[in-house]
Amino acid sequence: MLEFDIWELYRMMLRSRLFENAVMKLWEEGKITGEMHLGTGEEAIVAGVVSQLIDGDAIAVTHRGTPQFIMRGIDPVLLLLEFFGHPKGLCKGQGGHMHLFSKEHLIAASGIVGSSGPAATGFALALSYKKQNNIAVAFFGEGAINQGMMLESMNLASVWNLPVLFVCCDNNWAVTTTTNKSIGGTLIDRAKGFGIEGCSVNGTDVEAVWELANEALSKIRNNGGPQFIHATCTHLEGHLLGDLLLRHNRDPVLMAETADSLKQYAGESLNEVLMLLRKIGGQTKKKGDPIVFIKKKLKDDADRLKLIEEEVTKQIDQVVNNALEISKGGMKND
Ligand SMILES: Cc1ncc(C[n+]2csc(CCOP(=O)(O)OP(=O)(O)O)c2C)c(N)n1
Ligand SMILES: [Mg+2]
Repeated sequence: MLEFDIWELYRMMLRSRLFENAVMKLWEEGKITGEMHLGTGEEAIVAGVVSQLIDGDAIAVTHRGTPQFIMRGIDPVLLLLEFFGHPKGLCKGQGGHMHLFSKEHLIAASGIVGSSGPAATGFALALSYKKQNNIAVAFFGEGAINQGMMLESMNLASVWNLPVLFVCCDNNWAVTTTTNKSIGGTLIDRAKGFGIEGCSVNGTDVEAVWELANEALSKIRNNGGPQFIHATCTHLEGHLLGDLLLRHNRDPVLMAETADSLKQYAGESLNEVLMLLRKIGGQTKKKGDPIVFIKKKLKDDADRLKLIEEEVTKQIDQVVNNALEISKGGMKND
C-alpha cells in the first residue's frame, strides 16, 4: 500500500494488536513461556513505515518486533508456533520471539540492543552492491542510541551513502532507566552529527508517521542516503509481560502490600521505587494508545469499524486455533 489509506492502516494495526493480545493470553495460560516483549503501543510507527515498503526491501528489528513481522506479511501461524518453541515454527522453534528471521521477506530480529543498526546497514550495503533499488529499515528503541554499534552503523551508512531508514521508537524507558537519565542532547542532533537528516514525530498518530516516512523514504529511494525518524510512543504492557512495576501499578492492593513491606527500607531508595511506580502508571493511560487514537479519527463510520473488528477478530481466532491444533500434533518435525 503506497498510497495513504487510513482504513488499511487501521486494519494492519488492529491485526497486530489482536495477534499480540492473543500472545498475551497464551503467555498467561503458560502455553508460551519465558520473557515476552510486546510491541503494543508501537503499531502506528510500524504501520506508517512498513505499509510503504516494496518487495525486496529489508527490515531489522529488536526484541519487540512482532508487529513488524505481522505487518510485513509473515504467516502468523508460523510465528505462534515459533513462540511455542515448536519445530514447525518460523525458525524451527529455535529463535523464540526475539530471534526471528525470514529469508523470503528479508526481515531479521535480534535481542541484542543496538544490533538492528548494523543489521540494516549490512542489508543496505548488500542491496546497493546488487544495484537493487531497495532500502533497509532499522527499528530500535531509544535505549539503543548509546550503543557503539548503533552509532557506528549510522556513521557508515552516512559515509557510504547507504539506503537506510533509522527509526527510533522512543517509549522513554529502557527497562527501568528513563531517557532523561541516560541520553544527553537530542536524538535528532545526534543524527545530524553524522550528516543524517532527521525529524521527530508523535508515534501514536499513524497519519503523521506515514507522512514523515513517505518523505524520508522518497529521499532515500532517490539515492539520498540514510534518514532518521524519532517517533515517541508508549509501551502499554511495560518492558515485558508480567512487568512487576506495571502489575503493581494496576493492582492497588498489591502496591499497598509492597509499600508496606518496603517500609523497613524507608529512605531514599523507597522514594525512588514509589516514583518509578508513579511514572509507569502514567504509561498505562489510553492517551498513548495508537489504536484508540486512530479509532477516534474513524468514529464517523462506526459500521465499517465494527465490520473490520469482527473480520480481524475472526482471522486471529483462526490463527490461534490452527497453531494450537498443529502443536497438539506433537513436536515431531514431519
Ligand atoms: C547489548 C544488550 N545490553 C543489554 C540488554 C538487556 N536489555 C534488553 S531490552 C533492554 C532495554 C532496551 O531499551 P530500548 O532500546 O529503549 O527498547 P524498549 O525495550 O524500550 O523497546 C535491555 C537493556 C540486551 N538485550 N542487549
Ligand atoms: Mg525504550
